[in-house]
This record gives sequence, structure tokens and C-alpha cells, in this order.
Amino acid sequence: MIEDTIAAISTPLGEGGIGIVRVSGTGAADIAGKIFRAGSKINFLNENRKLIYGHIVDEKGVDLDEVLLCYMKGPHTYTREDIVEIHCHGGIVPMRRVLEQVLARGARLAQPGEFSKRAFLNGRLDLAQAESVIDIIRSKTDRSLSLAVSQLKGNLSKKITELQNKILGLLARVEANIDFPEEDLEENAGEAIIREGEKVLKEFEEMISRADTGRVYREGISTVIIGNTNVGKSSLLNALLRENRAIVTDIPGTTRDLIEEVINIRGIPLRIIDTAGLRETSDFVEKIGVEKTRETINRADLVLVVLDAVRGLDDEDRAILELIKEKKALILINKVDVDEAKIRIKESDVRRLVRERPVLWISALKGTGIDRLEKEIFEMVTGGRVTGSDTVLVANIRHKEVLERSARHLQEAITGARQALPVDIVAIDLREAWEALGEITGSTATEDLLDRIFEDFCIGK
Ligand SMILES: Nc1nc2c(ncn2[C@@H]2O[C@H](COP(=O)(O)OP(=O)(O)OP(=O)(O)O)[C@@H](O)[C@H]2O)c(=O)[nH]1
Ligand SMILES: [Mg+2]
Repeated sequence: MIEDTIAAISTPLGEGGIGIVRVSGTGAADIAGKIFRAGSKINFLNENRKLIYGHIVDEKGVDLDEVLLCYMKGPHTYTREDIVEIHCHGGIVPMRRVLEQVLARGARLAQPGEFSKRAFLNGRLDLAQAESVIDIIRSKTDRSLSLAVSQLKGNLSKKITELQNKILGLLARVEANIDFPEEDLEENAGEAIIREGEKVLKEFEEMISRADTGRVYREGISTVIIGNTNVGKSSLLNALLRENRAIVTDIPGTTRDLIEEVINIRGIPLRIIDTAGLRETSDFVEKIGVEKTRETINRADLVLVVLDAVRGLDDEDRAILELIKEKKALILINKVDVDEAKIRIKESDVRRLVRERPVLWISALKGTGIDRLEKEIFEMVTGGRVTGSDTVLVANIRHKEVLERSARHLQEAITGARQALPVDIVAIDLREAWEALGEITGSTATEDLLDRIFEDFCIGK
């Protein structure tokens, strides 16, 4: 049982119609009783889960704000504790003043994610579900949202528990032999571990192989547009955004600072950065821009290289293509809208330099080839695999690592069974595989791990 009462402002700090101060714990009702004056003769304690009109007052009885208060009696609440939510006016000062009163009457300021941590500790959500809450808040596209909602519903947890049960089944077969630890694994049991174990291992592998796609939906892809000056990089960003975000001029060196935007490509959030054109330069400011671009390329998941069809390939373009040798990249020949006679780039020359990478002709100005480009990007980052919306996708890198660790233990157990190792050794590997999986749902998570997960949350959640 957690004894203390926590409080925080749960809405963003800024101007808004309403702002909510949330209080959770054994003292929540008591604190509300001291600072809330209902508008009529209602006792809010008798009005579970209803909004009651009134005022928050300070120690001297002076009104701080006109509010609606909602008292929610545990255990049917987010944290399973008594919760009071005070809906004040959404301004920094009213919310702060109300929070101050709550803290002055005995609550303590909640840590980031502490409401959700309590929801987990009190058995309201398992760990994967609690993690999905922050994914919902941070989702960038419809698809990332629906993935996170599915996880909150417990679909991932269900799958993980199924896998755990299958491993337990294997363990039971091994342990039937364990009374005779000196013995090697009984012939039949050994075969069963190999046969059934391989099946379970396949399920692991499928989940792991789809995890990168899940991660792409959850985190997005960091993409950078590079190329010589004046080739149309900013125009391409605008074409992808379908709005005029970046400044486009015919003066080389227009873009100096990096511009970052998020676009939605078939449900995948693409965090896309327009850069300063890469060229040898003596302009000091531009030099800094070019240096930044190099760093950005190193950090990016995907690079879009823009070439200018009119200007043709030059040494600088070749240098740029050299720079991305190790990166996932698409090569775009821009300005295909001009008269054919003006085009000085040969696709075969480009292809020779970039080997198997896709080369597309586009016009950033007219929007030609942009759909095709989006299709290529989607296929590149998902491996062309379309996953149905009811498929359980592992989207969190932490979950993927746990699955990999668990799979390794299972593999060890199978190998052990193949070599007819003593039963207790095979049993240890199976138990470790089972235990690792519990880190996803939290059944075997350590205090340390929990701290690490919840400290990444926002305040008030
Ligand atoms: N004909 C044609 N002109 C284009 C196209 N894309 C860009 N341009 C023109 O090329 C010039 C440079 O475009 P920007 O988008 O500013 O090029 P940039 O690569 O961002 O240039 P810097 O930021 O200076 O490196 C502008 O005059 C654009 O109108 C295109 O598809 N067709
Ligand atoms: Mg530009």
C-alpha cells in the first residue's frame, strides 16, 4: 500500500480553456475538502465521479479560481487510488496557485509518470500497457496511435503471456524428469522440447522480424535531404509537405539553418530535414551549415540525395554520393519538367555511381514523381511488408531486446535437448527464457527498470 498523496498539473503549461490539477492517494479527498467550496450545499464526497461546481480557496478563505471538481473514489480509477481532479481555468497562474494549495495541505509533487507508475504498481495496468500510454500521447500519425491503443488494450501483453505459457509447458515436460538429475533428458521429453521449442522459437522470430516496422511507426524515420546548392532541396521539402515551408530562391546557398518537419507517409512519421547545399565554400556561415549537414547525414536513417537534371553531374555531386556510401538512400534527379533538350544528366551515369539504390526522376516544382517517391520510401523503411492492423506489432526497442534475449535462452535450451544434456541445465535455460519475457509485462521487472521507464514520462501522467 502506497501511503503518500501525489499531485501535479496534468495539462500543458500555457493558455487554454481549462487546466487540470490531479491529486491521487489516500489523502486526496481530505485535501479537496479543505480547499474546495462547493457552489451549492452539495458534499462532493457523496458525488462519486461527478463534476461539482465551486471555488478553490486559500488558507484565508479567499477565492483563487472558479473550478469544477471531480472526486473519483478508488479502486475504479486510473491509479486505483482516490483521485481528485480540479478543472481550473487554463492559465499558468491559476493552475500554479491551485497546485500550491494542494501541496500546502499535504500532497507532494508527483514525479514524471508517477500516476502511471501507481497504476502499474496497483495492478491497474501491466508494464507494456503503461508504456503505451506515453506512446499514445506522443503518437505522430493515425497508425502509430492505433498501434499504441492496441497495446493499451493488452494485445501485446496477451501475446507475451501466451509465449510465456508455452515455455512453461516445455518446462513442465523437463521437470517431470528432474527428480533424476543425474539422468540425461529422457528420450521422448527431449524430442518434445526440440519439436515444440522450434515452433515457439518461430513465433519469436516473426515478432522480432516485424519489430523494426513497429518501431518505424512508433518513432518515425529521420530523413535528411542533401545535395548541391540550388538543386531544389527546399522545393522538395515543400512538395512533400504540400505547403511552402522552406524558403526557395534561385540564389545558391539560400538554406543555411537546418529546417525540420514531420510528414506522414502512409502512417509512417517521417522527420525530414532540409539542409544547406553541400559545396566547397569560403563563406564562413555557409561553412558551418555544411558541417552541420555532414553530422546530420551520420545521424539519419534515410538520405534523399537531390541532383539537378539541368546542371548535370559534377565533381561535387560525385563527392556527395561518396559521402552516403554506407547509408540507406534514394537518389532523385530533379527538374524533370524542363525541356528535354536542357537535360544534361544521364540516368545510366547516376546508376553506375549509386549501384542498387533507387533512382527517381522528379519535379519538386510541379509535384511530378512525388507519389512514386512516397511509395519508394514506404517500401524501403517497411521492407515492403504490409502488416494488417490486427497484427500485434512490437514497436518498442526495449521489448524487441527482451524478445531477442528470451529467444537466445530458448535456443540454448533446444540445443541442450539436442545434445541430450542433463535435465537441470535445459530447465535453467527455459526458466531464463520465461523470466526475460516477464520484463515486457512487468511481472519480473526490477525496481531499476521501472524507474528508467517511468522517468521518461511527462509530469502529471
Ligand atoms: N524547373 C524547375 N525548377 C526547380 C525545381 N525545383 C526547384 N527549382 C528551382 O531551383 C531553384 C532553387 O530551388 P531551392 O529549392 O531553393 O534549392 P535548394 O537546393 O534548396 O537551394 P539551397 O538552399 O540554396 O542550397 C529555385 O529557383 C527553384 O524554383 C523543379 O523541379 N523544376
Ligand atoms: Mg534550400
